[in-house]
Amino acid sequence: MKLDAETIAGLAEHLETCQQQARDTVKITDEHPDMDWDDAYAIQAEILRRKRARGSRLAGLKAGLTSPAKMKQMGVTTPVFGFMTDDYAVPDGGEVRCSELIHPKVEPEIAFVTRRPLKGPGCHVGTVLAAVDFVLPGIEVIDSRYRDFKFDLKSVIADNTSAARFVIGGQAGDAAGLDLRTLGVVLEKNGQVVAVGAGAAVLGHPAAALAMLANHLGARDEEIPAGTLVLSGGITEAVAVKAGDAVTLRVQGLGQTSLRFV
Ligand code: 0L1
Ligand code: MG
Repeated sequence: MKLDAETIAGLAEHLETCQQQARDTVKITDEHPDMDWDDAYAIQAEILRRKRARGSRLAGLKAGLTSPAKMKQMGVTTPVFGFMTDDYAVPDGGEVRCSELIHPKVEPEIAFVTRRPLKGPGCHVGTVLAAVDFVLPGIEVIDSRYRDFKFDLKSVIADNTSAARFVIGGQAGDAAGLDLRTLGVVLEKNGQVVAVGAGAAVLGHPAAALAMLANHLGARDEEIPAGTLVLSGGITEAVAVKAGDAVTLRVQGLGQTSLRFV
């Protein structure tokens, strides 16, 4: 690691304050160009520690930047991992207050819930499908704390991969009984189709995102615990939203989930 504990704590406080006050900042690598991957994940972990110390609970994990569309949109080539706390969860059909966010965007995702723990190394699509209980449609609301969504990978990892809100809904499907590669998704904004895709857009198979996450955690002697909700990453590029917008995600055979921006 290149940063000391005080700097990591200071950067976590800075990024979390930006999140709480809905104000943007320049990317942190501008001032800390030498920070490494472990520093970035340590800042993210410190943000989680701060939230838990104030009573928030971990609500799930996420993989991001897992599809070519997202990677191209953001100009990066590697997936990243983050977390959601309970205050990020929106009830199905519920409201997201735009005054609490900077510049929200929505992503259509497949949400997994695990039945058994998953720990790398060596996890692959097969181990994931054997450990997953069910899948559901999920919309992630991302809201980078960086001005104009301009960041590099280390900065965005430190910023908890832009996580802000999420909703899950529809019908639970048996992950092993579905072909998640050909599962079609349709994202609508205000009744208009704004993005379409299929599960294979996520690393060839959305379960591969969980395998990567489990292998990433395994290298840190951590795991995806049983009963964990995991968002596997945007299937299409993210779509900007504003107050007044209504967003619905329809997933083939799994129904729909929606939220409204106010
Ligand atoms: O969940 C995601 O794919 C987002 C990861 C962070 C990059 C971004 O803000 O688009
Ligand atoms: Mg996402």
